[in-house]
Amino acid sequence: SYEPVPADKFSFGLWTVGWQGRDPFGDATRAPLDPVESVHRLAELGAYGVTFHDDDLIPFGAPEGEREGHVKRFRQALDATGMTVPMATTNLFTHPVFKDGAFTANDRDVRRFALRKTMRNIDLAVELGAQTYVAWGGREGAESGAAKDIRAALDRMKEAFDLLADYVTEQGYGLRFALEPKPNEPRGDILLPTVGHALAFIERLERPELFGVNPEVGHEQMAGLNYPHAIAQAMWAGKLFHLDLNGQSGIKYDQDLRFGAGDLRAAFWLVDLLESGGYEGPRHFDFKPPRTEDTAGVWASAAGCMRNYLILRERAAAFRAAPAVQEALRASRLDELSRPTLEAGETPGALLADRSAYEDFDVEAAARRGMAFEHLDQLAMDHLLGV
Ligand code: GLT
Ligand code: MN
Ligand code: MN
Ligand code: MN
Repeated sequence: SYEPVPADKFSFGLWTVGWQGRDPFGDATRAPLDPVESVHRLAELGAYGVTFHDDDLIPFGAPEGEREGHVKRFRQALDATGMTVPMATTNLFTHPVFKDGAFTANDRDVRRFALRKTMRNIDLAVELGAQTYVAWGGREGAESGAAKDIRAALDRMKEAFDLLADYVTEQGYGLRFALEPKPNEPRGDILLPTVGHALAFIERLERPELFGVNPEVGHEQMAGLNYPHAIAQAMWAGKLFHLDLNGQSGIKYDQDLRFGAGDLRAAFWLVDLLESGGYEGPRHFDFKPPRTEDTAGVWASAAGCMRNYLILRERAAAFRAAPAVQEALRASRLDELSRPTLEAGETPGALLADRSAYEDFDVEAAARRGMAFEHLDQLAMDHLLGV
């Protein structure tokens, strides 16, 4: 059976099941959802964690006196259900004050406000036990050329993350940051548009060890990129701190479909990679139950995310374990790819002296070898389809 349990480490953003279905063309189709109810329903469905933006929990601008009440109710729901808060983040995109960005807004006072808003929620995140703090800069970008000096904006972005890293270090918080790339939407072009951009940016920070990435399935796929490859590179760099699972059908607006919808083959290879590659973090869903759905449809959609992950986990394991697949992997020389190209300690001179590498290498014979990838991929297809 595909019944999720807390050990599967499934988590959901409050804003996912709580999405009311407001889009650029239409009003909300669903009533607001109480975070307390979301915690209880998600726990019943088998999730182990919930994540939140500051404003998901405490409405923007709520008076200080009300703040505590919201947190208290939420904490009681966590205690009653055993649910955890593995991650939290800041809403730096909904309020009109952030229309030109937060950490990279042209207006300096807006940037300072964005930093304070973030620091405030970091305190709450740590109080609730979060280990990861996500930063999605959806408003950090531009629609036109002269509107944003991109190099200056990147200076400001670095300044912001360096300050936040100093803050968590000074406070002794064991919190790490995960930057979430997205190519566009809501801005025409967003800074740090892909996982690769984010990884390069992190190396320019003063405390790069505190920063990793939070890649979202649909965000890479909106740019036509291979999500499992992006995840693999993040893992290779030791930077896969968190991830956002959902579904997307090709290069178009951010669909945020339930996990498994959209590009199913990419989802299969992703689960295969996470499960065989030792990823131990949360399996976090950042999806939007379509606005066609009523409340029952919301929970069906959330349950579907987890069910699809568990089905794919089983299919990927069966694929890896099948003797025919292991044979096919050898026939495609995957074992050879794992072998270093050079002998231990081999120098450029030694390579130059190896006649078998060049002078005596039979280029034509090597060119004639088939890679047998089609047979291998058909075995994957059979396993994915449960044949
Ligand atoms: C927002 C965005 C998501 C981010 C969230 C974190 S909120 O809905 O579209 O991709 O992960 O701020
Ligand atoms: Mn996301
Ligand atoms: Mn998205
Ligand atoms: Mn989103």
